[in-house]
Amino acid sequence: MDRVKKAFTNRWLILLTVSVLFWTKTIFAYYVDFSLGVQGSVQYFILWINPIATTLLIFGLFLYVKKIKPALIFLFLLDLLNTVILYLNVIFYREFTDFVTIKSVLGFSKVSQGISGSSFALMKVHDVLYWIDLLVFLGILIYIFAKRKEIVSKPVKKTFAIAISCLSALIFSVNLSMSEANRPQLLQRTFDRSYIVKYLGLDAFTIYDGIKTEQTNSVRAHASSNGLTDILKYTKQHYAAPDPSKYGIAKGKNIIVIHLESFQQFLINMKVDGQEVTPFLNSIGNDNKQTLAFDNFFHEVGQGKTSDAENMLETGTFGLPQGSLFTQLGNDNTFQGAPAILNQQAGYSSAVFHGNVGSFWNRDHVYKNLGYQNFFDRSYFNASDESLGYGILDKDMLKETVGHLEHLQQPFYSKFLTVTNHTPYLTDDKNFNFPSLKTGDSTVDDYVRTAHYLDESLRQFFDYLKASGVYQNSIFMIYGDHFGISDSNNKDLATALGKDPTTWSKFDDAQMQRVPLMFHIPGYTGGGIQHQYGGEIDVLPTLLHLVGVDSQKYIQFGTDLFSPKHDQTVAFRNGDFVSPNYTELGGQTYDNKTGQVVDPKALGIAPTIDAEQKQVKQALSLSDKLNQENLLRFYTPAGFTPVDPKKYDYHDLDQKNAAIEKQKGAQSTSIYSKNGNKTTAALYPPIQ
Ligand code: GP9
Ligand code: MN
Repeated sequence: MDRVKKAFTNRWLILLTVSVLFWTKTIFAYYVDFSLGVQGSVQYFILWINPIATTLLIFGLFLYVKKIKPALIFLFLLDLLNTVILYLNVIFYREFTDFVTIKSVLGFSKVSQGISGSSFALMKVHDVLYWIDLLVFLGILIYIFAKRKEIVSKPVKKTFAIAISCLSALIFSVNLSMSEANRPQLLQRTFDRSYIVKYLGLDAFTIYDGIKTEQTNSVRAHASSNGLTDILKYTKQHYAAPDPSKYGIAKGKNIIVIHLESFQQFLINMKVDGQEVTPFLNSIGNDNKQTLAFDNFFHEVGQGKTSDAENMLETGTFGLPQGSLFTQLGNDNTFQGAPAILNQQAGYSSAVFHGNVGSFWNRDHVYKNLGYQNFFDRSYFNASDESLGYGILDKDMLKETVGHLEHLQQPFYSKFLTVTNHTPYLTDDKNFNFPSLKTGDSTVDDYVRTAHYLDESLRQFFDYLKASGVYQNSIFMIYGDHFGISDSNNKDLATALGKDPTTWSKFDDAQMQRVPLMFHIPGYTGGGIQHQYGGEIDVLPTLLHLVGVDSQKYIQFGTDLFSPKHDQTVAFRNGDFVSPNYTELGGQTYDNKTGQVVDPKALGIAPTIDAEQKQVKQALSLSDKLNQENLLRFYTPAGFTPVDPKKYDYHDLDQKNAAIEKQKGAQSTSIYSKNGNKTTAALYPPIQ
């Protein structure tokens, strides 16, 4: 009996027991209730150790309390609090496939929506396991207090308590460095909330989220509409009126945006062993009647990669200097983005199709703030589809979109985010039947194979669009989001491009940031290759003008690529820039013709270069101010209604769209309704 008593009063044993139990519950939640996409033994190892540091740190605080009874109550409360956080996330995850953020608790009623009304429905029998240890703990406490017994328990020395806190910090740093090694820039880029949980654990995520929220809030608390003065001055002055011969040439047409993942311009018209890598895209790009294709168009993304590209194209503002705007500010920023503008000014419905989970890059929240009516994420595609890292294969994704697409009211603004052409360019011989390059660098070598695959998937998609008649009523905007081969691999690529790797320079790296941009308008005859310089920031005003929507009243940092007043200085996110004659990198000026460093003073171009540099920096910093301080909440252009994200819910979208068709009856303009209320899915060619 004495031994049992001793065991119950031994603080080390108490700490160990409570911690092990909590660790077990967390691991249980990881496996049973969350799906964290863990891959490979390193990630599994990190997953298993990640609750240790924070659990020890938090529960270890109990060692600092000298008297045993208050210490036990304190530990119980810590355990309770931690379990509440864990369980809240479990319930929330069942509804939203996402984790609880501070904002979702304090801000709008997402948690209550998910947790109050339907909370009973969301509970499962095994949930008992999350509470059982606490119940036993509570029982013991009640017993001790009811008996009013004095318990003798030697407090641990303060140095030991401190040692435990330090040990937890040490474990945390090991955990963090392993995670960073496995997923570089994890904390700067915050790809997905589930990544932070997978690598660092739920408590670390909650604390991280709290710090981030506090940082943004304090920036915003000091912001006021005065901050808009300089921004409006800049965008008004920088605005470029459209070329009347291009304005409205695609008015009223469906807009089909095709996001070519990691796709660079050099792939266009490239051949490997005599075969074109992308014959289909080449046929579109080289169609000098129906296509306006650019050959000096650059991506301008920063760490937010795809999400930065999306942000620029949807909002006409830049991504952030660090991290992703979508993940950092996208939860509650006010946007005046493409889906809302097109809906309000031209009656467009809107949808995004993407074969990855909805939480990646925080899309499930951002799209609502942008005013997207539909977001068909991974959950809308066949569960059995083969997945390669970032989502299901493009051919499956595009084919399966039809069942959803055909229920959208026309005209629609639709975006197809492809994903198979994503580093590390995983291939097999079944799906990727194309010769690889022979540089010896596997990333570079297989890039052409996945690019070829992407090209084939688009050909099949277009076959469907042509057969169903959608093609003729649409404008296609096709673009590459960012580089696929990073600067560190460019030298290996050089030989394949007929360039000399020994003289490869920073200038060459910068030139490689060209990505395709094509506007394909069936029936149009004024096309041809466009040589003007431009970047992703310029796309939104260009697209709006092509479909006959005025962009002047919106705060956008780019200019219409077809405007005679278009600004051809292309800003990179780090403040460098490319312009038609010169490229400025890290304070050095390169001549575009020779690729050599030149002295601007000697050439008499210093004032021009300085002015351009100043303007690039100004545009980037004004855009950052606008977004970081969330200044669009103070600015509503005439005739624009602010987006209410609460109006959007991405569950049961097909049923909702079918209900709209039904309600509109003969007025319904969906592909399905126009096809005599029959599906057009059979028009899709079989996947080859
Ligand atoms: C994932 C995809 C990839 O959903 O969009 O994003 P990236 O890694 O290219 O930024
Ligand atoms: Mn991308």
